[in-house]
Amino acid sequence: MKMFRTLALAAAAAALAFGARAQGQAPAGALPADPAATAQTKLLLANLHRLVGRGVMFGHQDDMAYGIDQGKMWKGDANRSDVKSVAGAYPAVFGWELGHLELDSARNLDGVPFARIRGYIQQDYAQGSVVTISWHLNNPHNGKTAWDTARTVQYILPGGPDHARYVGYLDRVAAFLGSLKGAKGEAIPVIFRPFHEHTGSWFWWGQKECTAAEFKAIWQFTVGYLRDQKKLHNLLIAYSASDFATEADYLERYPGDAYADVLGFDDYCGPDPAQFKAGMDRKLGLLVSISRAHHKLPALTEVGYDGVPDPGWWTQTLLPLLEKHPVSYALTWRNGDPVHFFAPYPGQASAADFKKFFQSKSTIFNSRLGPLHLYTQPLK
Ligand code: BMA
Repeated sequence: MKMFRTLALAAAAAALAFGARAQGQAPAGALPADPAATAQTKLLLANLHRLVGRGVMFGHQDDMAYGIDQGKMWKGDANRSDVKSVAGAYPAVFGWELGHLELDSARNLDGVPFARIRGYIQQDYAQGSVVTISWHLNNPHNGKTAWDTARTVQYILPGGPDHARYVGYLDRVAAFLGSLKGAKGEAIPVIFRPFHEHTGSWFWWGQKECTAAEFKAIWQFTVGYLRDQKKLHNLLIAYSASDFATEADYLERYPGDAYADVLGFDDYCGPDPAQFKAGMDRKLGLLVSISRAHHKLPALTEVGYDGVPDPGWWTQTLLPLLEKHPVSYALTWRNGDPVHFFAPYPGQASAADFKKFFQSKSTIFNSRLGPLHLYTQPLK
């Protein structure tokens, strides 16, 4: 029996080696949607594809900017992170937010100065982490917030009365994205995630606020403008839904393979973890299969449990889902205030369990990611 098992294992290993790609070769479909993407952007995407199945990268929004300290907030401390304080390592993925950049504001809608965000992104890149950027932009039609649901997309499309204002917004975002440079002046690759949660109806770009054709058109215009007019070739584009029932539902507003690199969705746990688990199981299954069919990178673009009141949530709810459906990364939202936070901080109810989540071989934090040198070395 023992001998048989050894032989079977050897045969399986040989089959794997036979089927494996030549070393250093990019996996099928791992080229960015932007044909002119920089060499590092290409390498990053190919490496992220290679990492799928080896562990899910843990991400946290605004991680280095602020956090929670004994019921109060800390802000702007150098090299501080609630995730690092609890787990001993930085996240592998850092999320940053550009809302209010379109207004030429010095700070984003959550009060973080853009100059600091640029510095954090440079630090994330230098330490070999992955950067993803969201944009809760104000409504260009009426000047209200991203959460205003007046019909707008039709007015900002080319030829529309508010198109010029929207282009002005994009120009500011483009200037910022173009200013993200590494130590040698090279463009820092980032995952840009515009118009997120569009299958819901709480933002002006939501499902009930525009037609599928309008949504695709504004997406294609936006990505095309940044890449072709503004010559930004450091962008990987994330298409990120909220709830969806079927594959057709998920793809109803998909702008096409030439306009996305990452396919994801956002989902949050509420007081009924069983319901969350069932929904995630279904949606992650669909996401992984849709991503495979389109040769795109699957990601849980936002996830979490506000206030993490369940002390075992990380290893009992989230981890089994990620182990069953390997995606590239799972990004938890910001530690915004002592009652609106998604990562634990020292003393928080789920801190001990989060440490176990960090120690799992199924998760990747920066302690594991940094040594892989994602931006300069093809992964083996
Ligand atoms: C939301 C909340 C808001 C915040 C916004 C953009 O989900 O965290 O407080 O302003 O994201 O970061």
